[in-house]
Amino acid sequence: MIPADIKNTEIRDEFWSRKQALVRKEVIPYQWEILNDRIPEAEASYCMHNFKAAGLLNEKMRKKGDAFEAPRFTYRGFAVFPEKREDAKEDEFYGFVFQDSDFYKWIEAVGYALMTGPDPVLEETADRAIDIVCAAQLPNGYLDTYYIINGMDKSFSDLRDHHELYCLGHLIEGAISYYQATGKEKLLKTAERYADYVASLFGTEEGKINGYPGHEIAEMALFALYDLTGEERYKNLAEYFINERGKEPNYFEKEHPDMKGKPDYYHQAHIPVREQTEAVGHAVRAVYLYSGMADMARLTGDAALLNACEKLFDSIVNTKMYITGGIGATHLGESFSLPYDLPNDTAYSETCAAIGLVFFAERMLRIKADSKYADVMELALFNTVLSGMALDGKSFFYVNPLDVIPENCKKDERKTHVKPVRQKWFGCACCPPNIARLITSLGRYIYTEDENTLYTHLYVGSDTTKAVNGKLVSVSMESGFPNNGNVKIAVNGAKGSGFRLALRIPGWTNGKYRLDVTGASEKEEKDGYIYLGEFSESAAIDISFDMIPRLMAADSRVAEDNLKVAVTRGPIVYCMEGVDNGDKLRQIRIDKNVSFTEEMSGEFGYDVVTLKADAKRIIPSVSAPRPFGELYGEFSSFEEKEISLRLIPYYLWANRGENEMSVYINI
Ligand code: FUB
Ligand code: ZN
Repeated sequence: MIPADIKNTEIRDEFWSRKQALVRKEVIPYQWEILNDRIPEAEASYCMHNFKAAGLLNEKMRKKGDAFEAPRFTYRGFAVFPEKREDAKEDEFYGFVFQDSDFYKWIEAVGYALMTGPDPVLEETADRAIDIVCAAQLPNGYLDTYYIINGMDKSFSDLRDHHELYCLGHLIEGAISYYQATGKEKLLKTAERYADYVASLFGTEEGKINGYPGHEIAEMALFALYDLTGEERYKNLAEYFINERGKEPNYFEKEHPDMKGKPDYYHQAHIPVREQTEAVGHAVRAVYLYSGMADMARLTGDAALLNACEKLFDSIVNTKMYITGGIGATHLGESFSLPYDLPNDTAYSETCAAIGLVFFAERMLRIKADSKYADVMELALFNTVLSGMALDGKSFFYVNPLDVIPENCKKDERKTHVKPVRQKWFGCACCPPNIARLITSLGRYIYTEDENTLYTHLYVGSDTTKAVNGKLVSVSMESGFPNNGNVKIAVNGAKGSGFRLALRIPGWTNGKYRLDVTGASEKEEKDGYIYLGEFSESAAIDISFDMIPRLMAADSRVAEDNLKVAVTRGPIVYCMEGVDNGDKLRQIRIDKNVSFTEEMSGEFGYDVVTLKADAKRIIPSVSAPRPFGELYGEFSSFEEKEISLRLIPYYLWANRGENEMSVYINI
């Protein structure tokens, strides 16, 4: 199965078109300013600075030829920033070692944005930026500004930490997007040259580097490059990386002897990938790896690999995922924690990790249309991914907690990773450009297709076409998501073609939906999809999914959520905020038979369904004796206050200033 061609899917959706336009009009231009360090109040990036510095060096090298003395490697740390922006030297590297990837993600988003409509000014800016980036590439194809500037003699000597292969992965993905959007090959050729250079160095043969990426992504990127070019060598390199990971002796031990004897969970290199069943280690790395594994399983039919992917997916969603679709519960190593350990106030739940989960789920859908993958994809997208970006597209969350008391996260060192308001930018700015590339590429996640069937995974207003047995079938969808569950689909031109349409029945609808079909017949229901066939020349499908607010409880093994519920409605998770309900949200309790009133609110700039319910604020009254001072006293009773509780979608929290927030409510 393949994703429907993004260029062939036009989104015109009340909800998502707005988000796409925001990324196009605000986020992409803003990020360009950031990449060039032109926003004084945001953390400097040095991304374009580094490409320029590497380009300068390259030019000197070319001019002086043999007489040029290349810099010898000086370790300048994993992240280097000058004291003040004006102190930055034009020939030095600054930022995190993977700073190049910020441009690659940006150009990827630019490519997708250009696919949705022309923008000559943006394209011109991108072309000039590509000139700068390509000028940094060494004649042999190598392209990573950290080593070009700091000394090539140590390149590929620290695969575990130094991200050269991670940058390669992002370069490939950015280059593919820009090429597909514009037909311009410059960046793509640069990416291919870097990939070719890496392919010439890495492998199991004598004299080659027998390693693999410390931070995965190159795997899935190389499969995408193979999909585009048909060049087997890219597939072979991706397969090599996946097959080597976790073999004994662990490659990273060669670089870092202190790792000896310690299982390398962090990099998912503790055991060979086909034996992995539990999602572990750094969450973004993990889901990027699993996405690459799923690509490989699809392309090769490797049953053991597919089995591992299925187990890993289940491990995440059954034991390690927040109700918001966030993953990676602990800031220690930005990692997955133990099964069922899902703390709400110290949650890490990195935006990039939720994005990676979307990648993984979508790749599983390409293997098998099973609604459990689409459900998770939709959950992560509507909740944690969107939470990562402010309504104005100008500030971002890296960490997405489910319970926030602002004062605590500012003063408590265990929570300093949790920010009560979105930040303008980050020194380590992996998340904002990742959001931009995902939202602009949404057209890729709505459908997948095989020979005869178009599978509808996300209900997003859109137009697409599918060629089936010599006929071009057009499919046009209108969707009320996420405000309501009403979907209308028109199918034209399918008569006699054998065309089938598979409609996902979201898990959250709990079997409650109404489906009216004219001009086609229902064939079967399988794995959460209804299959329609025998289409007339024009058919109309009318679906109404029940979006009633539901109280959701976590499995009792999630100790943190015992005696608490979260409220969901359709794909949206709700939360309470101090600005609506007063602070001390942890005192609030709702009844299990609570009934919610839906209110359409315009205060967020567009129509948003908010929820109201009667609830209680419970304040324990502590009376004498207070044997140890003021803090503790004998419990006497609860003071109960009737309140009207207001809930808003979780992804909208912290858009009205700093205040308390909680997803879970006492019951
Ligand atoms: O290491 C590159 C990126 O920075 C990771 O994906 C994020 O988790 C952050 O650590
Ligand atoms: Zn991130």
